[in-house]
Amino acid sequence: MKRLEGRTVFISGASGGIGRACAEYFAQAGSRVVIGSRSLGKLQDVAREISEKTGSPVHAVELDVTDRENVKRAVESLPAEFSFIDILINNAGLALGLEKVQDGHIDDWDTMIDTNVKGLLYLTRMIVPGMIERGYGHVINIGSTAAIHAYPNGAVYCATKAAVKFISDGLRMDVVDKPVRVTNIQPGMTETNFSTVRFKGDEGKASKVYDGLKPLSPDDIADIVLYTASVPEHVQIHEVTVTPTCQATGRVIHREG
Ligand code: 8X3
Repeated sequence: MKRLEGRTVFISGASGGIGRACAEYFAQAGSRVVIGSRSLGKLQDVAREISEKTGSPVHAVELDVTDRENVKRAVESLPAEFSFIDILINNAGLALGLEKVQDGHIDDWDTMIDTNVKGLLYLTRMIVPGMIERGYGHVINIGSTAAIHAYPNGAVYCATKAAVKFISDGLRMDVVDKPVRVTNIQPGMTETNFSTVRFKGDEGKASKVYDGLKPLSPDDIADIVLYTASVPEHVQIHEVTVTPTCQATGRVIHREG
């Protein structure tokens, strides 16, 4: 029997990067997977590819976590086969810009707070009651090492990830008498389109972020996420902080050359 045979997993922000890798790892482990992201076109291709590769059912749903009504619709209109969600992976999130607070773009702050904090809360609020009712659940939040030490020019992003840590800790307390687990995964430098998004498409700037070092890959994170979901049901992994070997904190990094 595969590790998570028959479980249903809902993953936000799953058209690429860590979200997509998680979808593949959970599908490989025998789960039914719902992948959500804002544009359905690419997502449906991703769903098809993963389903063909793993043999598990994968369903794509249009999901804008910043839009409360859309979140409700997306969860409530799932096909019956996918509607009982056992594991929620709150992965949708982003960084926008690297500026001092005094120079910051307020629209960027709103987008980060709306996505990383409020979006995570909307999905969690929609899905956790069903987990409690059915007597099984696991919320896995993708936080960041940015939650542990703030870094210059990153105050708002770091604050949103600190919020993810405290929402995880608070939720764990709120469901302590229920069979629902809460895990916060805090990755450091991971090579996805994270930096391209942060620098608003400036590939030159984005590629420099990983100069002279070997970052984590989305697969590295998905492997850990899957592990935290695979341990026996009485075992709850609160938090995993993971960085490349050459990174000690958000800004203590060793580069070759
Ligand atoms: C991503 C980690 O250090 O690039 O959340 O902000 S960092």
